[in-house]
This record gives sequence, structure tokens and C-alpha cells, in this order.
Amino acid sequence: MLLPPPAPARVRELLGRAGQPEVLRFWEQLSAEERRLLEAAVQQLEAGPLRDHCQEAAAAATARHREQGQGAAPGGGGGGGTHRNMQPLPGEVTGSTARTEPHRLDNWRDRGFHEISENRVAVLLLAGGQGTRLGVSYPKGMYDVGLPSGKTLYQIQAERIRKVQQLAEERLGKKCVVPWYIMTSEFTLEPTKKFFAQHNYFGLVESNVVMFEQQMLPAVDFNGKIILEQKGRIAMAPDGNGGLYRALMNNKILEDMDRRGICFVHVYCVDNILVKLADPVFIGFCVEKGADCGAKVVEKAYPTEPVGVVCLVDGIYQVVEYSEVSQETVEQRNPDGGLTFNAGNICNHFFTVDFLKSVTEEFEPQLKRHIAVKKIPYVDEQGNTVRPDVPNGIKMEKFVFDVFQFSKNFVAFEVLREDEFSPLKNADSAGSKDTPSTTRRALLWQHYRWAVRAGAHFLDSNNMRIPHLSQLQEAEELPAVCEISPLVSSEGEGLEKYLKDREFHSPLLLTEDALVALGQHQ
Ligand code: UD2
Repeated sequence: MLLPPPAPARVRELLGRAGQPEVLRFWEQLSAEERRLLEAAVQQLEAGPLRDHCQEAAAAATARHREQGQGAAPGGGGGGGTHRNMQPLPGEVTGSTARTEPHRLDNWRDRGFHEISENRVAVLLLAGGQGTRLGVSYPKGMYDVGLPSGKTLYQIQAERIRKVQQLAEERLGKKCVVPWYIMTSEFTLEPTKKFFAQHNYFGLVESNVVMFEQQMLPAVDFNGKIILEQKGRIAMAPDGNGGLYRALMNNKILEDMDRRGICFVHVYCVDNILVKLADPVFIGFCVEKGADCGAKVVEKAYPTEPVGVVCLVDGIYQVVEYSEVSQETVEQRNPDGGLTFNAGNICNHFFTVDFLKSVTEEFEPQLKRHIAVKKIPYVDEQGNTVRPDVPNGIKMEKFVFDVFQFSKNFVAFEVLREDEFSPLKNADSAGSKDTPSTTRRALLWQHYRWAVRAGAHFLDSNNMRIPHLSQLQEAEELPAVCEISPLVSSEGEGLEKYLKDREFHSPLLLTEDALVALGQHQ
């Protein structure tokens, strides 16, 4: 039998220089198609950076192992060291929706809408994650959490963008566009593109939805060797949401923003069902403060909540990620009993385009690489796929917020959790936090509150009015189900004309076309 041709010299040479010749150990057993794919995958990589990446990963794993003082290979995904020089955010850089007088909030809102109407604001979605915890094989944005309308996260976000454009136009009398940049990865690009095309871009103009791809990096074992997930396939993972900055460069996204005249970018993560797209109040606050970089925060719900903490470390603004802080630090309390590190990061960031340019042109190489120790399927020496029970490898990630340290004028903006933060992280089967059920309930509670504030009454099956409840009185049970389309109202405004002094059976769906009582008839 004829032996297959050896791997091309340039592939062997690249892997040799990177110290990874073992990647080709099954070459002779691969089909022609597998060899072609492996060759293409290797050629995406550069020898020098690849060698550094693998060496750094191995060194980080050894350091983590030493820190944990364990006898075996490093294990577990997180639990980090203590940042001894952590300080809470100073009051002077922090704005707040709850502690600001309404007329000042209105000023910020006006400023935000002004910038939007001048076509200076874009939104940028981080959607390259693998959504491993939720356990679905498609992008998280395509998830339907079970609302009466059946809308997915992507549809809700698209409609919020349409609404903010419409509100800005109504206020300032001119047409405007909030372009939507979507960072995807190898895992999410194709299905996301297809989904948007199938849904006609949810009513947005296609050329104003710009999808681009972040880089992938190989996963390595504790000795710094690239892991093969199949004989001819390297285990690759996206380089973290901080891969944004390299992806902006590689895909010339800042040039696209320049062409459109964009000055301010609202960056957010895909899974928060309550996210306010291009939130005019947040944009207005940041612009009025002359900030180049800003973060929305909420009060942490409980000490170990999996959100980063925005704070100072050695006098520099940072987010200390939940996986990298000690139990003692997260539980530290002030004399009044409140958590000392209470500014929970909700992955909602404001950047000026000038700041993004300074990051891509100058600071990106300085971004920290964080290690995530994971269970990564691999092929053993016989070529069999093994699904390990204990962590066996490392993925290196950059975090989007690690650029705060380069800001010349950083601000934080505290918002109310019930208005703005309910993330979808876990499957319903995995527990009671951050699940489809909790996100659905958070959105429906918000819409119920808006409806009641606008004067609606809900009836039970005996046509008796259901007493109004606030979420604080009853955390679990919704008194009535009411969903309001983002195309009708963005913050509960303008609902009186549909709802005031009217009675409805639950569930009620308020769409841009009609009020639809899905339950019994009125
Ligand atoms: C993120 C924040 C955390 C907290 C929490 C709130 C980071 C690093 N951590 O934690 O501080 O605010 O959200 O919900 O921001 N993504 C990519 N590419 C990647 C990896 C992730 O685009 O390579 C996206 C992902 O699709 C998602 C967002 O980044 O939209 C956040 O990713 P995550 O869910 O892994 O982050 P999480 O929940 O650990």
C-alpha cells in the first residue's frame, strides 16, 4: 500500500519552530481530506506566537499548581489568589440611576439621544462564547427562553435597537442608524449569519449589521503540548471576549466605524435578557463626564455571585473576575454590613472609538492572559477519543475589561438589577440561578411592573381584579403574565394609551400591531 505523502515542509517547519511536532503524529493515518483540514488549521497559526502561547500556558499551569499546593496536576476551573491591594470604587467616578435626581437623569438621556441621532453611537455584541454551561449546540443568542412571544435573545436585541433608533428620530426629528457589530467565533459565525438571514435581520438593514470573527487558539496540556481532539484535529477555543481587540484589528472594524462617523461604542454580552441597547442614559452619562471607558455595574446579589467586581487594584481600575478572587475577599464587609466589593460587572461597557484605537494600536499585546483549566476531550496514543473526568488542559483567554487600566478617564454607572440585569448562563436542569426560567421571570416581572404603572388591571378566572404585587413582596410567582414588545416600549414609556384603566386576562401580549390576550377573553 502506498504511504501518504509526508506533511508539507512548511507545516513541519512551523510546528517544529513552535515546539509542537507531535501535532503530526497521526499524519499517516489521516484521509486526504483530514490532512487538508489539519494543514489549513496549522497554517492559520504563527510559529513564534504559538510557541509563546504554549509555553505561557504551561508556566501558568505550573504556577497555579504550586499556589494550590496540590500533589497532582492542576485541577478545578477557578478559585484564585487574593488581590491584597483591592480597593472599592471611589464615589467620584461612579454615577447611579437610583441616587441621581430625575432632572439629571433626563439631561444624560437627552445627551445620549442627541449622540444617537447624530449617528455617533454603535452597539457591539460579544457573541463568540461557546455557551458550554447552557449546554446547547447553537449560539446563545438563538435561545428562546419561553416567552409568550417565543422571541429569541437576538430578536429581542434587534428590536431594542430599532426602538432606540425610532425614539431618537422622534425626539430629534432626523433619521439615524445605530450599527450593530457582532463578534462571533468559528463556533457561532455561520449559524448566526444563517439565523439573521432566515429572519430577515429582524427588520434591521442588513448593511448595518456587521458580523466579524474572533481568533481561535489551541488548547494545551499541562506540559504545554497542543491537544488533538481527533487524530487530525487540534482542540481550538476562542481567545476569550478580550479577543475583541485583536478581532477589531484583523477585521478592520474601527475603519468601518470611522467611515460611519461612530465615536462611542456600547459593548455588551449576549446573555443578559434585560440589556438596554445603546442605553441613552449610560451613553449620555459617559459622554458628559468626558469618559473614554466606562462600565455598568449592579450591586452584587450575594458574595459568590459569578460576576466580576469593578474596583481599584494598586490604584488602577480593573475588574477582578469571580474565578480569580478568594472567598475571604468576596465576603469582606463594611461596618454597615454591606459587601465591600459590591460593584458587580454586568459586561456592559462604554468605549470611545479613540480609546479603542489606542488599545488596538498600542496596548493589546500587554493584555493579561487568563488561564482556564478544563476537561478537554483528546485522542490517546492509540488514536481513541477520551473524555477526561478531571481537568487535563488549559485554555488561555483575554478578558474584555482588562483594558480599563489604560483608560485616562474611567467611570462606572450603577443601575438597578431588576431593570437591567438577568443573565442566561445555566440550563434549568443545572439549578435555580441564571437559567431560562429566571431570565424569563425577570423580563415578565419588569413588563408586569410597567403595565401596572401604566394603569392596567389584571383579572383572575372569576373576572376579579388580581391585587397588584411588587417583586419585593413575592419573588417567585407572577401575579399575571404580560409581555410587551421592545418595539412598543423600551423602558415602560408610552404604555398608557394601550393600558390605562383597562382590564386584561393573563397572559397578555402587547405587540406593535395589537394587544393580544392569549388567555381567556376580556
Ligand atoms: C462575564 C464577565 C463577568 C460578569 C458576567 C456577567 C468577562 C470576562 N466576564 O462572565 O465579569 O460580568 O459576564 O454576566 O467579561 N465571549 C466571546 N468570546 C469568547 C468568550 C466569551 O465573545 O471567547 C462572550 C460570550 O459570548 C458572552 C460574553 O463574552 O456574550 C461573556 O462570556 P461568558 O458568558 O463566558 O462570561 P461569564 O459569564 O463568565
